[in-house]
Amino acid sequence: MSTSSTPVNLDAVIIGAGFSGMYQLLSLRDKLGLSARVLEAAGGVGGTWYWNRYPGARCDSESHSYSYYFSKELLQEWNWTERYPQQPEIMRYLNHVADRFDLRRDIQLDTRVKSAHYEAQHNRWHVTTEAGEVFHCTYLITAVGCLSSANVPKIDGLNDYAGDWYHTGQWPHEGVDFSGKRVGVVGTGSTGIQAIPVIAAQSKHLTVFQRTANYSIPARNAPLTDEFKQYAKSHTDDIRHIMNSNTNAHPFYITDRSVFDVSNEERKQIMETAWKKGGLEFRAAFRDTLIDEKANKIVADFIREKISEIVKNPATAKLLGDIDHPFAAKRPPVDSQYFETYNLDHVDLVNIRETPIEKITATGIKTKNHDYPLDIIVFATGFDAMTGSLLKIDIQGRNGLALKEAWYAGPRNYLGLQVPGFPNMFTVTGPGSPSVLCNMPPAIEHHVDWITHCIKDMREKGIQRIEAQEKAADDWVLEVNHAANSTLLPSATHSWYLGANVPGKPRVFMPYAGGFAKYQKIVSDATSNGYVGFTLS
Ligand code: NA7
Repeated sequence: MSTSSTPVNLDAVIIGAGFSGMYQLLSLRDKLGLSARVLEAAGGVGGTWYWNRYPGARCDSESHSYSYYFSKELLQEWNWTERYPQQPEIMRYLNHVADRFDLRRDIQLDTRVKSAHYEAQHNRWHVTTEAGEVFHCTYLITAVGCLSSANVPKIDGLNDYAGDWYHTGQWPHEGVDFSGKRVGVVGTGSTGIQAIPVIAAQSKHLTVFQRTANYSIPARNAPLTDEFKQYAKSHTDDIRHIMNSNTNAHPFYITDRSVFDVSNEERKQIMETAWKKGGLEFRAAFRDTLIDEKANKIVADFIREKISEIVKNPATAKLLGDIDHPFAAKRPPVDSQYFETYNLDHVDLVNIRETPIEKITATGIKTKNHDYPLDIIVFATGFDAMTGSLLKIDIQGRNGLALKEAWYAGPRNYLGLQVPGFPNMFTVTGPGSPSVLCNMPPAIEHHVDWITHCIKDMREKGIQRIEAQEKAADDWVLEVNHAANSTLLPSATHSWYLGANVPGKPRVFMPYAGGFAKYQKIVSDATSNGYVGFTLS
């Protein structure tokens, strides 16, 4: 601990102790021998998984791929138990990593970074915390996560509500007792779709408030078999290769087959098989699902049909299947018994697109034509994604340029790694990189390895500063837009990929949609050609 009068001098400050921050610490400290410290607002490591401990919280990536691959020993010694890891298991894993690599001595918990200002005369970052501590460092690495800034909707009357309310991304550690309670869930994204079946099983009555109907694919979660565990451990190089050489960093390739290459019967069979297998791999059955509207409609109609087969009440089935965007243009959820939950007598679905929530009263939620008495309200309303957590920190670069100002029209950076005007600041899996369109750990490892390599290069060559060039950033923003516009992704106009879920946020497609393999090549070409687009001084 320091006080404001005694700054701590470090080579690097890393903000955040999730997957990114922990690996970045290990890389800078143990590979390069630098002094580095992680500053973390939470009371433990884990990042997004520390906060998102709502009922049913589970990763949609398969466990054997939702792992660090930098350490063969770690891969061999850790045993995942289920096809998709549940939040407590991910927390055990990340805590194991913190202990195994002796990271905790350089992770400072319960420490929220308030500001980070670049001081040109000293070529250093001046970082302050809410408690008044000061750190000086040469390199600032933001590892704040893409989905960490909870989006609690501003609905009139929330302060008057006499019951308990929670946002899924800020879930109480002691849990919530739903037994005998009338519960309302607002939001049917990935989180709501995971939480709704579990809350339904624990509560007396559940009302789901749906603004936008959503596709969902059955996860088909199950305990991992011994054969699969053996396969995963004996094929780590192959699995890593597959993840690094495809579009989404998952352990499978998108097939090279068009929806129109096959007969109707064969197509149906392919989709049935993919539906039975479950999970995000459903998206990989055809190469043109996310590119061609007609192809997408065929796949989307297949899912709509499934919804109407599963949900017994025709009015509810219609409402759930009335989806306004192409399949996978919003992040497609995977579920365990989501649509089936609406067959339970004590579960109701309310269409708040037709009859919006007017306000929250002391006793529950009021829509235009109905009062819903509720003991507990759960907001599964998502995040101020990708930029929210960064912009909450007062970050100022050269000449006092605030990041908020630099990004007033949306995130502008080069390769998703550096912002012009912010020397020696690196962003891990932020906007402008494939990040949230990927299985995150490979995307994180790629960024951390690049940053580590870059800092090593700088130190070996006596380079003091690296900074993205303005023109390179402008060109990259165009490239990010172009990549998105080559897909159907921007047509989901409400999506958080576009910032559309947060009122007033600029509508810019934030992640790079050109694919993980292509992105890595672009970054590697720029680097090996002398850091094209960066100014080194
Ligand atoms: P999402 O995907 O942003 O979903 C949020 C849901 O909450 C979605 O159904 C929204 O409806 C709904 N929402 C948001 N604000 C409101 C208001 N004001 N009133 C009513 N309904 C609202 O967040 P998740 O947490 O589910 O998932 C985030 C990511 O975590 C996910 O993609 C995975 O990568 C993991 P809308 O669609 O905006 O009409």
